[in-house]
Amino acid sequence: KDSSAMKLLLVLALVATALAGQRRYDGYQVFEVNAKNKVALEVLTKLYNERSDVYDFWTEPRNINRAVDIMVPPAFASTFTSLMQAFDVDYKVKIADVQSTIEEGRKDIAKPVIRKEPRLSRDGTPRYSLNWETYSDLPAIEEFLTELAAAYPNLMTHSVVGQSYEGNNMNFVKISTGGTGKKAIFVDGGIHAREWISPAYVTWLIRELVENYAAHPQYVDNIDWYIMPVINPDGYRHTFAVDGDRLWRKTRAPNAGSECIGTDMNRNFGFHWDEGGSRDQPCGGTYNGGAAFSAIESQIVRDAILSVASQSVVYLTVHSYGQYWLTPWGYTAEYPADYTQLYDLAVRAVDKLTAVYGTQYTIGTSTNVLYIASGGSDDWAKGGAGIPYSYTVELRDTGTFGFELPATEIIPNNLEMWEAFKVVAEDVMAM
Ligand code: 0X9
Ligand code: ZN
Repeated sequence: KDSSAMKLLLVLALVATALAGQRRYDGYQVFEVNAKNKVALEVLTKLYNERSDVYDFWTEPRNINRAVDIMVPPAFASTFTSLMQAFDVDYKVKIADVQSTIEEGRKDIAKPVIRKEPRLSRDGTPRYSLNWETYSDLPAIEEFLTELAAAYPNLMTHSVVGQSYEGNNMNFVKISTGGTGKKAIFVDGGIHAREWISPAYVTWLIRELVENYAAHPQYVDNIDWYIMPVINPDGYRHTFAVDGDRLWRKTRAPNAGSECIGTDMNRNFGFHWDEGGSRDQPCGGTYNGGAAFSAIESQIVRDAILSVASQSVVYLTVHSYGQYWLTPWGYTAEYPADYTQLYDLAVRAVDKLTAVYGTQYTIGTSTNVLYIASGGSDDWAKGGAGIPYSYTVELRDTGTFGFELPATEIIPNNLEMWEAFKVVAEDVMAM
């Protein structure tokens, strides 16, 4: 009797979850607003600080004359626009209905493939379902890493350097032709769950270096690459889950004393942690975690970086969106002592990127071109781990689709960014 009651409860719970479904954004709009003076900026900052329960800032308000994208629920649309008018803030609707862009984006998600064939085809090419015409969830990415490493054991090793809060693998890739004393480049992606183009680029980078090794062996013969394509796997999976949230940013670990979940890993790194631009409220989208390296995932990334830091001269952390090539610092408006070198390499890299399709990227320190935000992995990689060339790259676009970048842009995005990475690699070879 007891067990049938239990079964009934279980069925009810399952039905409730299924009905709850993925978080919906019907009628939510994304506004692009532009604060032209200090007062207008203060209004936006106040909304950001005090009403983040209502307004989701897709980009943060920090500097005058820098466009800010804000997602507004339908019930607050008129309040919001009257407020903008009252304070003379320019605004326009950028996305008219977020839910329909999410639904539109569903066709861009790869269908999971159950592989029946042997691991290697007869001609030795690896079999994996990952492709760059669609966005793929973590299992497909892991299959790709496993298959590629098995097919190219002399070029690539794949290891798991820990488990996330929910027990997902923290995947780590080394691409190298062996030997000692080589300089290294460390690349990570997927720190912010909703920035799908980031893992889509970083996995493609792995493919390019390994499968297309013969086209440019010098980049692997002379450089060791350490790559972690999805460093926030729980968050990433949540953005794909049928009962998840496409626009989730943080990790998925609960916070003590709060019903709000997750830490912004990019506010959780321990160099000038909590010195500005991060939140100490667990419900905020940029919650700093309460202590430096409080998130297990940040600890694992920290240790992975430290294990190769003495060899590494470049750290690249891949985000979206906005088309920025950012240097430290993010915690202060001051410039690093070697800013000229950081800037010079960035300019040459972006020049090559722009030459492909004309895509423009903005270069500068993140505090000066974006906003102040402490606890970033880039600041820690430079200031804490001592990797001189540390960059945050914000991939396409500039907000037309934002996080919902159509999958048709993955390949062009990747091809142009690869041109920039080649410039970085050439410099590393000369160091
Ligand atoms: O705010 C961030 O974490 C990054 N932008 S995003 O829209 N992808 O969230 C920028 C980080 C720049 N670096 C630091 N502030 N340290
Ligand atoms: Zn990001």
